[in-house]
Amino acid sequence: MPERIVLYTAKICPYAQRAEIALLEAKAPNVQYQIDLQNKPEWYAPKVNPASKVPAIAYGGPDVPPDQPSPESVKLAESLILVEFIADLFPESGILPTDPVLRAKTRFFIDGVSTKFVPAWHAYSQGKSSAEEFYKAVEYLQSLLPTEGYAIGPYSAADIAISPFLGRARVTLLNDFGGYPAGEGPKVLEALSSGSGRFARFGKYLSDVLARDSFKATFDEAYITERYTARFANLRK
Ligand SMILES: N[C@@H](CCC(=O)N[C@@H](CS)C(=O)NCC(=O)O)C(=O)O
Repeated sequence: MPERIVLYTAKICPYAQRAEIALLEAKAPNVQYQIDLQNKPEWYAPKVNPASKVPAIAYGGPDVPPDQPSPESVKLAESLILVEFIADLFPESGILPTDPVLRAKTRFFIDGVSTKFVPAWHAYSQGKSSAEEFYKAVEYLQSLLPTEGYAIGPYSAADIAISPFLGRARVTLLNDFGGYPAGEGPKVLEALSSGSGRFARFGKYLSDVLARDSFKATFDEAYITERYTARFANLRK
């Protein structure tokens, strides 16, 4: 029987959303505590995560309020490690498949998310690279997708790793936020999501992962749109 889980999270953070999705997929009882990243509580780094980042989990220990973490709980961090930890605690969730080939495929897809997709998205959205360079990263992930279903077929940690970034990319492009040329965002979104042409398979995948209940329940689009409006306001000036 898994012990008490306290997740330290922040609605704006895609990495934290990974942990929130994994907990929902696993139907794991847990307590969540929002960390204000602009004004972090002074106890957070020393008592929970020395790297001072979300997400983090306090596992086990006595039933104390989340803002008074006990030294007796185990403190864990790094979103992909937390997703695997949740998968290990709740193997019936299927987040990490039991079949060795599917497990390897899950990790291979996640590697592509970490080393290709996320850096390419950040560079493009900051106006530091072209749409074509971003498209190449998308095309790489698309080449890994099976003809139907999620990243490896059944829903898995691979989808959990990418969907928070896809949700935020959709909001960014739709609203034309970012450092790329004005007016380009909606066109890129249309190319990626139309479900035809160069990104036909990726478009279907995008709509499938964003329609997943665990994604929708952990994604506050209005809040993220508002925060991004402020974050990207001066990027093109
Ligand atoms: N590699 C980490 C990245 C986590 C991360 O960068 N979190 C950001 C928010 S999205 C954070 O907490 N930054 C600390 C800060 O803003 O001071 C993970 O996968 O968990």
